[in-house]
Amino acid sequence: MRLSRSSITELPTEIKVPQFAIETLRPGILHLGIGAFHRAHMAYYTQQALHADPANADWGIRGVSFRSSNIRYQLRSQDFLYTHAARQNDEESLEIIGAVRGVIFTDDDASACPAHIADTDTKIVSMTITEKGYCHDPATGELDESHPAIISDLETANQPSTPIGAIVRGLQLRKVKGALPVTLLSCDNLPSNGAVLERIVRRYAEIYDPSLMSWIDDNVSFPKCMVDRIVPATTDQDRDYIENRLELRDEAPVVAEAFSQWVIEDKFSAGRPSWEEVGVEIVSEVEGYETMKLRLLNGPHSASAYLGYLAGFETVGELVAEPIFRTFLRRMMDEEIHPGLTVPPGVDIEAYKTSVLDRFSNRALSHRTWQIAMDGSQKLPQRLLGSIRSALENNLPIECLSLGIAAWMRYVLGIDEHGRPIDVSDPLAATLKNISSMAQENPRTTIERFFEIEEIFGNDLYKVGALKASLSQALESLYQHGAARSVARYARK
Ligand code: CS2
Repeated sequence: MRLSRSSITELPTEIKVPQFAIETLRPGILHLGIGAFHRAHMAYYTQQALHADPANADWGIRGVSFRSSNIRYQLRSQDFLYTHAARQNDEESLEIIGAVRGVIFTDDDASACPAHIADTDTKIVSMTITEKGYCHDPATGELDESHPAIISDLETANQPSTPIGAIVRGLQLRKVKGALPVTLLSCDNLPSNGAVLERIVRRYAEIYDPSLMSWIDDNVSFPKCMVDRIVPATTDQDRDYIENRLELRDEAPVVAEAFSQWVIEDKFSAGRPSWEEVGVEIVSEVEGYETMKLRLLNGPHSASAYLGYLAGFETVGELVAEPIFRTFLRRMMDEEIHPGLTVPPGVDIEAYKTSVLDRFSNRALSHRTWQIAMDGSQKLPQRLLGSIRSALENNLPIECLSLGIAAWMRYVLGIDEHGRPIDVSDPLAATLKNISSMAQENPRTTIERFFEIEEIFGNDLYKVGALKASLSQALESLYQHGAARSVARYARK
């Protein structure tokens, strides 16, 4: 039997179910990108807020899927309910989430998303569209005006295919309608995510309809936030496991770690759920948390993904179970990243670093190195290159960071340590492919070619001799000794 509103009444009591009148929820939130991360993070917090206070019933979520119609079919055929499994090693808790009240798929009707943005019920337009969804230049955070999808959206303005095109068209309709102010909330792992979103929305609007600019000034806010929860992609094995536990079939469960954090800048133009009642930190200054998390968690995560994949590890958990990998990551954090960071007040940074590694080693999650390795061109600047810049400014060592970046290069060159092809998934895949596999012969030349990709490396790093030298050594080591032995050498240096 399928998960549904009527079937959940029979579930064993240890499985939590929504304790609010689902049918009375109003969709105050329109969320773009309804993937596993959103369902385990913002939607989860919103359900807890609905439990804490019935006044939050104006904050149901309507989801928008840009990439595939699957999630809409899956959720629609189970009354938009899904299972949330939170796991830490041997402990697990299950909860059915009912905060999502509908999903639209943009390919069916490209005007639906803008129309919902203009809906008077919509007060927050939030998003988890991943780094590449912003169609921006990752090194500068500016709109990529040469992006084919942006060019095409500007030409066919009323049928946008990108989230940015849909947002600006939605704001235009909202203005015409005289609807109330709205908050645009980016929940992606970008540095100053709200500021990046604001910059690209304004730039797009400036080209598309300059008369929107002053309306945006008066009516739209762009809070920044730091989101944190490890949520591996759902597998068929997860679906089967949940079916066994529930005795109901759920096609869209999410399996996440138990840990979760959300720190949001308090800058909402049209209200928000009382998330602060359920553990969300609402603060006036969020940037320190974002940078700390991007550099100390996501940086080592990406380095683990490339080094781990090359060393033959399927998951991050397997890799951190190896003491030498853990030592290597800790060294990277202690000596190269942390001393270049401004730690937010009140944070116990030693405990934070330890908790990151403990979270990576959660036995109950199977987080594939390949999954984290995806879209590296969009992730590298904020995860590893920012730390490199701070380390260079502060005369800190950069060896371990260099090994992580060299592993990305080695990975995107597309051939693994056994000569097998790597399935590199990245929006810059074509550019990366063009960089020939000269590395084995001459790492220095290969690095020069990578440095030419300005949207990743900016226009400063290619001038730094010390960085080139350290990257060349790292790349050479990867080719000569392989990833596992290189990690061991660097961990002990
Ligand atoms: C991961 C993140 O896939 C990735 O790139 O590094 O999704 C990571 O799990 C989250 O940011 C943790 O909050």
